[in-house]
Amino acid sequence: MKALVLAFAVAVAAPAAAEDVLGAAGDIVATDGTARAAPGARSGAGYLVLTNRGAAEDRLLAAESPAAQRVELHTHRLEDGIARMVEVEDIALPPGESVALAQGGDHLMFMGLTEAWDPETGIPVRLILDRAGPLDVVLPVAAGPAHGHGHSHGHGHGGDHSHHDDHPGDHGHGRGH
Ligand SMILES: [Cu+2]
Repeated sequence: MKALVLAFAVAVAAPAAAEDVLGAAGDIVATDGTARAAPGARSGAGYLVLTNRGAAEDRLLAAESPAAQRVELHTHRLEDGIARMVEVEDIALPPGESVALAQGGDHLMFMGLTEAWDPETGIPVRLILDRAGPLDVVLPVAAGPAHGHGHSHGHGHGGDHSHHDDHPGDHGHGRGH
């Protein structure tokens, strides 16, 4: 039984297949999702790829989830050599392109987690798109800490998190309000 559970966890954590479709609305297809929160953290991050198969630009305007009090759209900006997360109003989805919400770049930020994240069920998220409307996805929960302070640190390297991931919840938010 334990071996089965482990096998499941490995399957979820492994890099997604070329096209791991989470959902679609209109011309927008969501693939390759991951949600990540450090144990005990009050915030978590969500990553996925949004592909615009249409001929017109769309925009990701907002996101909501029962797993958090609110979901913000974040990006990273370099300030004095330090990558800080800042909230953005929307994320552009140019026609014919795939936009990756990924560690160290644009991402979904889950603020005020309402419960412990369950790897078995995943995190339901509704993405609000300007043209395509609501797009519902479930992000698989990945083990390990939420993103730290802005630099990517290749996953699947055996838990060698040698930098600042040891204070979950301290994300250095650069919001001015
Ligand atoms: Cu963030």
